Amino acid sequence: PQTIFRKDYRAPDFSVEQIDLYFDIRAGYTTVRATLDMVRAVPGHAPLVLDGVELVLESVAIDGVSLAESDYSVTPETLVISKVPDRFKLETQVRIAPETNTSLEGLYRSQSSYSTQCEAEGFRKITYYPDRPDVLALFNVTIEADREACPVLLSNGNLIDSGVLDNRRHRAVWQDPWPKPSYLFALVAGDLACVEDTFVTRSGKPVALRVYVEEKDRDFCAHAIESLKRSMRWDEEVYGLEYDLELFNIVAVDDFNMGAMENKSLNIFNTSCVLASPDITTDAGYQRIESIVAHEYFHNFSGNRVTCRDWFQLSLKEGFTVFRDAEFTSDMHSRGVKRVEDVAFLRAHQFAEDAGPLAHPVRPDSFIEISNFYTTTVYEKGAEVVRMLHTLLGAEVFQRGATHYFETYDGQAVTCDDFVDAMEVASGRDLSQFRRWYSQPGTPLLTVTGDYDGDSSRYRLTVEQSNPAVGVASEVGPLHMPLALGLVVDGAPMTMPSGATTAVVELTEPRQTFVFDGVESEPVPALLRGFSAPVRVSPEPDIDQLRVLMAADDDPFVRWDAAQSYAAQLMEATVADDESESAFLDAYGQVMASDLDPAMKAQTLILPSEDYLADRAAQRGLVDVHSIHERRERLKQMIARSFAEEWSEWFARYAVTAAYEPSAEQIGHRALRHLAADYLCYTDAIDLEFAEHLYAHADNLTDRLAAARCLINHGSDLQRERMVERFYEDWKQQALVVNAWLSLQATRPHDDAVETVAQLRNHPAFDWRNPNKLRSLVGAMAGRNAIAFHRADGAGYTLLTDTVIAIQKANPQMAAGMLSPLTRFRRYAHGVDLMRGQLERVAAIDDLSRDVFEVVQRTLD
Ligand code: B3K
Ligand code: ZN
Repeated sequence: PQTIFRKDYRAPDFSVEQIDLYFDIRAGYTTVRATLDMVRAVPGHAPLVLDGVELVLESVAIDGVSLAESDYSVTPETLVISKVPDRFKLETQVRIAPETNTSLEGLYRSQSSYSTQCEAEGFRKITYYPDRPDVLALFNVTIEADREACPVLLSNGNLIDSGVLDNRRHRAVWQDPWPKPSYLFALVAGDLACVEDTFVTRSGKPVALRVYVEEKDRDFCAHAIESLKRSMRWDEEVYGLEYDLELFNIVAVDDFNMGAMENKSLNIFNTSCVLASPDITTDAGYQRIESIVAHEYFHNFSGNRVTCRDWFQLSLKEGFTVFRDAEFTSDMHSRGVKRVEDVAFLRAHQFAEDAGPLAHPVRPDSFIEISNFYTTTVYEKGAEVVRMLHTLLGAEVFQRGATHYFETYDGQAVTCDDFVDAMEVASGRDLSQFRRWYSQPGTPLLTVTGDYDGDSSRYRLTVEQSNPAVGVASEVGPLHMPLALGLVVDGAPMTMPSGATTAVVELTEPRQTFVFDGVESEPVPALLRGFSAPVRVSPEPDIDQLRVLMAADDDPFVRWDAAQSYAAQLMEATVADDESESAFLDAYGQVMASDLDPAMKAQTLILPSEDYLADRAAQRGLVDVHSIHERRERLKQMIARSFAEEWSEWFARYAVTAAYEPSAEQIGHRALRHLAADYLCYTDAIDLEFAEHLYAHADNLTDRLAAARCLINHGSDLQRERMVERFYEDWKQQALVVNAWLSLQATRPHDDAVETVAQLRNHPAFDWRNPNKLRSLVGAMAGRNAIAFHRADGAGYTLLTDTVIAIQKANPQMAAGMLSPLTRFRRYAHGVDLMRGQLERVAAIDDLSRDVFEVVQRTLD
């Protein structure tokens, strides 16, 4: 396979002014006729090269004249016509087979409907086309299909015609007034129910909102619709962006490689990211649906109206849109809780990626398969980069920059540099050094020293920055980043000269000293309020400082982070000493008794995740996941015993008596109750009776899963088996709940989970072709069950590898994605060789898909 480089970008030789697409959908095959109005864009005689994969070409004509076979050539991935005029109409007819398309890219069948996924390069599986994001065209789409099998026929834009045809067939004609790249094309044909609502834009234009689902799921659409309306309003209020069509469709499909897709006015969603009801959706699920609906909606501007020049610029739309959806969630709910969740995710996943063999800049320089670059670096680190601009420039200037960006580049395909340019224009600042964030991989490390002089009441803070991952290569220089810092003095945040307690200082040099005067006694610095830059800090504050920050800082992230760090340091201590343990328990008890709001309290009381602990361990040497698990379990036991009475009391106190709703208050109470339930499992006071009771009386999935987790992870064999069986019997009709049931078993922290997962692959509820099932079962074991996955005999590695090998031809994207836990193999004390061996087994396969090839090659390199 060929590597594609960012530096080789060339503007397209031809542009497409308009494309007329005609789909004739029949059982077993679909015929696609395309008419392209093409214009030579770069003077010369370049041949016309169109992308096309797995297409059966039936005819090709230019300006109405059929071409002879000698006039063109077809390769597995292109159609080349050597001589074409400067302006012409190209007509092609191809045949495709959606029924046998298992890659879930292009046009494919899922359950009873046909749908598409074109980003990044799926359109070439539909027709011959310059399938690149910088070719923007007007799309007219005609769909014909059987009236009964496919009563619903959808594409982008407006329905401009429809009618009944002979032979029980019918037709719909869609026209999208906005020029778009091919990756935003979508088509849906099937037998779907429609739930409809209306949104009136701020200038008074009504927009029809329609959600299409299987008939059985009709009652599960309300939450997505409400989320959509809130997103539409928010984008008007915060960015001044008003929806630009009269119709907005969301379609739910069961077989989908990722969460959702922002096709122009026809978003296609994984059912797991749109359907909601108390019985099938957890509290976290409700929040996830809201944020994904918002994310896809926000793409209508950041992505669709202003799109990417090439796929190296993916973060232009993804980083910005993740930032936008995070701000939306913060405005709708708790800003502190959202920030804490996002930072925990970034540290557990993106930091690991950035420290491993697949590390890449936010704007990658090369790839073999672009599908492999929908990563936490492009998305989440990309969003952090945008957040830093927001912090550096301030909300108001940033907002002006965003407006300038949307106005200047409307209807264009642009670059990350263009985005920063817009921020420069709005702010009048030079952001050239800041741009390094787009080209430098690796997590920067800040080394800090504080120096307090009581006589002069002066505090000097020296910060050195380095980037261990990139070393000292000559083109690598220091990064420009904001440090939002505060000083806690005598138990309270000090007021800075600005009048606020936070000072935003800018780091630009390898080493800088910041001086603070009027500091009455030795301060404890709070360095990264709101996690103002995606970095690691060394040394960590010591325990005494952490206690001060936990108790007295006014930033929710800093308080949470101090608690995480405190627990982590205790678990990492080489010798357990009673004194520091009781000091920790004392601090833990203070948080329990504090007046933090319930959701934040739960976040603060949940011990750092094993992934985060692993990332910390990797900074010091090899990671021993088994020892991390044991240490964490030991601390949980200690906490459980010390507060045994409180946990029982909390379990009763935080019972929600009102009917289920995913409100902040109820979610917070359930989180505290389930935390109590978890700790109760570590006391020998009761025989998990509380969990049986919780399951039996639950009116929602969140409670049921918490109860089931207690019984499955901590119960006797009999209790576990009974719970597993009962849960399935109760919920086997609901595919999404069955997925949660698979995950419950796959994440049981026990060696046996490997055998359980292996067996469940033969369960009628499992389906190899369905990505949600693969992720819920095998993906959950590999990604969320370190004990099983890193089992000493390597059975976890083998199981994952067998799965990847089994699906890699059918669904290359899923297969490559699932490999990710193995790609971190160099980090682990256990199993380095076993993991490498499995990767080599994959590498040795003939006929490896491009996606999997790239991951394995870069990992083993
Ligand atoms: N843009 C899509 C992701 C497409 C992934 C293609 N392999 C969803 C999103 O980020 O909104
Ligand atoms: Zn996105």
